[in-house]
Amino acid sequence: MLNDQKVSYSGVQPSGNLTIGNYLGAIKNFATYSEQYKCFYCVVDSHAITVRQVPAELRRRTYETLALYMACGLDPEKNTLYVQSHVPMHTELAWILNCYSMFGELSRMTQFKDKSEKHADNINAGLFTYPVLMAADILLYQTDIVPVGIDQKQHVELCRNIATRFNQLFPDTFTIPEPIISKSGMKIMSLAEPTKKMSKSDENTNAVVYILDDKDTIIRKFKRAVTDSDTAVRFAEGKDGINNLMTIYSCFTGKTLPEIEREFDGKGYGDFKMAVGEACADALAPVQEKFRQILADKAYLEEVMKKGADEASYYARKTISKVKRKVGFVI
Ligand code: AQP
Repeated sequence: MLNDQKVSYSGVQPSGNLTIGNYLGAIKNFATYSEQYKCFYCVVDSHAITVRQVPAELRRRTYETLALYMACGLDPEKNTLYVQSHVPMHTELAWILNCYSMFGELSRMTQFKDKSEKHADNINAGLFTYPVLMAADILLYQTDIVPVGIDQKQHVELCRNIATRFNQLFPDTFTIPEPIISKSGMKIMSLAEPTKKMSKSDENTNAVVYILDDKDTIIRKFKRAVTDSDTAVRFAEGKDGINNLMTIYSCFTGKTLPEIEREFDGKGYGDFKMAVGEACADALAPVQEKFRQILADKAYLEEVMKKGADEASYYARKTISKVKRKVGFVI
């Protein structure tokens, strides 16, 4: 809570081209809080370097992610949009919170285990303490709600534990945040391996639909999506591929699962996949159009970044000063 207003905070890593998982699970929902909450939405570049990035690509994607936020409906006048590394209080608070976070609890994080397996040659300390930096991001703004996909719920729960521990030692320091998981787009799965999350860093680009894919590419990817040997479009255990496509179709059309089953009753997977591709491409077309316009104006994007960083710093500074005082630093 800041000045009697509830706070919404979230972020996306510029670690690859953004997917419909990032869109449906997170960004699309951010704008729903703009009117009632004080909203901070960050491009979390410091998190992105926990896996190796090509510097020029990281820089380009930082601009693109900010432009996508705006193309998805986030008005910079109503939301604080900024880049994480522009507000050094994030890393400053992360260090302090590191000293109040336990090795054991960090070792249990599933994302750390997954990413350690995926990047076995680079299991760096940043990857391990990633959730502490995320806790700092959230707690700096006295956040009430954190809209995220279900894969990030564990990290928000850890953040709550760290904040509660800190508050027990130093009362009234942090607001305890709640994760808000979007019901419809909870977890979008890979089109090639539907038991695995769709991720922007997946090397198999056919497994992932990017927000900026053109219509032909989107339809081709859905046509190739892995399904099963059954023919009925119905949501059921063991039909991971079809369940995933039904979830995606439901998110883009607003139709319920029973409505989708009725719509495709007696029709094959081919018709269904085509319809999912069309619905996805049609929904993304206006976002893509707006994205291109915004990205073309780099000076404007830089202005938004600067204004966002100034606004965020104002609030972040208040929290970091309080924290430093409480732990006994001379300030
Ligand atoms: N497949 C998904 N379904 C639903 N939500 C998803 N999110 C990510 N993938 C899905 C949500 O998007 C937000 C931003 O994610 P992130 O960039 O901070 O990190 P991530 O969760 O690690 O996303 P990726 O796409 O898998 O990135 P890489 O490949 O770099 O690790 C979060 O709210 C997340 O829940």
